[in-house]
Amino acid sequence: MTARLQLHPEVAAAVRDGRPVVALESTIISHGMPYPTNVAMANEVESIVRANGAVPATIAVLDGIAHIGLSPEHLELLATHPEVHKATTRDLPWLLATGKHGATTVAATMRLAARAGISVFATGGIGGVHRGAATSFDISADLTEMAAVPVAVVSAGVKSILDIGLTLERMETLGVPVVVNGSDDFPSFYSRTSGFAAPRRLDGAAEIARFLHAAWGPELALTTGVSIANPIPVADEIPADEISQVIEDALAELDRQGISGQDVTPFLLANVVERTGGRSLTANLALVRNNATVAAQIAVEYASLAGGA
Ligand code: PSU
Ligand code: MN
Repeated sequence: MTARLQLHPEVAAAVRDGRPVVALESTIISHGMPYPTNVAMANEVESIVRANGAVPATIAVLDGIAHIGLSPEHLELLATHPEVHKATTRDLPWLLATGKHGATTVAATMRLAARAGISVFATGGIGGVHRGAATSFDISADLTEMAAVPVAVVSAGVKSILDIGLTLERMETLGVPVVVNGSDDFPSFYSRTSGFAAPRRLDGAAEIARFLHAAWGPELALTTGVSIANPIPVADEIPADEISQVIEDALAELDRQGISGQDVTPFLLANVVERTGGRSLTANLALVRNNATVAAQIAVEYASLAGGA
């Protein structure tokens, strides 16, 4: 821990003692959901992690300090402050040097979790290869970060605002293992299927923890992250054919407005919520809860195998 990287005392103690910890991102709070649903979600997800036996560590940069573990006041600030910058890994030095607030994407959260010694991370959906990437070159830094740091990211798969097939190809090229929890299909966030098969399937937290131990243990000593895709519960699913027109319409609106760069994903998320009259937000909340539960269970199992957080 240094002046610019602060672990919450509870998180620091858990990491030191090898007890289970689950990292949580903050872009989903500031740029992924509307207020006040976002702050309620952030608090609830922390409670779910605790209820399943792990310590939550929500990650963000506040006044230029990278915080691993936040207070309820910090969560409220992220949800309401007008100047919270969406931050991927490359933005971290700028935030630290200039003393600004930053909400960390999957990529930046992974980097800071790794620096803090945390191995398991829960989120909603990961970034990936955007549709039209052949000409836009828009590929999320979440993918390159997965190739760079040994953190397991539990998500509900890849949203079909992205090119799911190309995202899976990219993770293969980068050497990032992709595992689906309890299904033979790779999930697409709102839906349990995507039309793509699971690259590998494992069933439940104990099997996944053994897999992490195999990946990062002394025999293989992989240095990459791992993508754990955890399908949305059946009861909360929006079938792919129902959401696909909404996503097409949101993508058309994106084109019309000429939005590009890091504003693309937040725009599409908000536009889909608007077009579904909030139904997509209900599904989003359900899958985040489910991911927090499974990530905590994995962290508990992994701590018992690895003797480490
Ligand atoms: N997908 C979601 N909700 C989110 C994000 C993605 O369903 O909140 C956020 C995550 O923080 C993810 C980021 O890391 O968007 C990806 O942004 P970009 O595509 O600009 O890399
Ligand atoms: Mn992008």
